[in-house]
Amino acid sequence: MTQDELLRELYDATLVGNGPAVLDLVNSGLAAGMGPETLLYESLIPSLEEVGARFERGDFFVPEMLIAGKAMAGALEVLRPLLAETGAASIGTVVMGTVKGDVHDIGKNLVNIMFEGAGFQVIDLGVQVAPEKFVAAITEHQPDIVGFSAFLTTTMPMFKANINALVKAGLRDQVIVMVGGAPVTQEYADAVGADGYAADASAAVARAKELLGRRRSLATA
Ligand code: B1M
Repeated sequence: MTQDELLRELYDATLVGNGPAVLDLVNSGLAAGMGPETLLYESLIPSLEEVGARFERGDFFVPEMLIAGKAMAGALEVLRPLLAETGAASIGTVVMGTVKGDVHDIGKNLVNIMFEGAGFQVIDLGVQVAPEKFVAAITEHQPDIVGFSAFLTTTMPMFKANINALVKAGLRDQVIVMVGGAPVTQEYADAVGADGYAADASAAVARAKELLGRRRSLATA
């Protein structure tokens, strides 16, 4: 099988949520010398985008979306150590979570993996994280950055609720707030008062480093 054929088969297997085939193909791709990023960005993610498009058109329903998501999550477990390979000492701490009312976690987990790969320590609070849980985690871990993920238009307003909770707890100025997720835009991030937004996991790491660098240079100025 050529690499293009493997990517196509992986795309198709993810689309129909064939978890065992997805794992086999990911492992075969890696054994053939393909990079984890190639498998992720040229097959797995585009396939999930197609799942979403089919769901929107009414061709797929929640069960199909669920099994495709599970197949992708299985692949991410194999890719995680390869994407997160780093010998670097921690360059900062990030508390991450998907906001209250939202169970999507594949995108958040990918952001976590990329953060870990860049040398950040990540404290993952999981999904459906209530504002008070973010407040408690920030108080306990004193992170440099807190990241909120939202994947539904109906849960995006939780960004503002979370930021309000940080203000109320007197923590807002201690931590950089980053937001992201499929429906989120820079304009929305600005409107809720977040410090940073990124459209994908790689951009999230770049933005985090930039924001952290700026804050540290201000602190030492
Ligand atoms: Co749902 N779902 N889902 N879903 N789901 C979407 C998000 C949707 C866009 C599908 C569609 O209609 N096209 C749609 C939302 C529409 C909207 O609000 N505008 C939708 C819907 C409607 C729903 C339900 C309401 C369906 C229902 O029950 N009727 C329901 C909601 C449940 C809930 O949360 N309360 C639901 C449920 C589910 C499943 C459980 C079945 C499953 C989730 C499995 C899981 O995550 N464990 C699921 C899935 C799989 C999807 C799609 C198909 C795929 C999501 C995904 O993993 N994408 C999705 C369609 C789509 O996104 N195209 C869809 C791949 C992932 C790598 O990308 O998530 O964008 P993404 O993450 C990116 C960026 O967003 C960014 O980096 C990530 C990596 O590059 N990013 C950040 C993320 N967080 C960041 C944080 C940052 C910075 C960047 O800083 C802190």
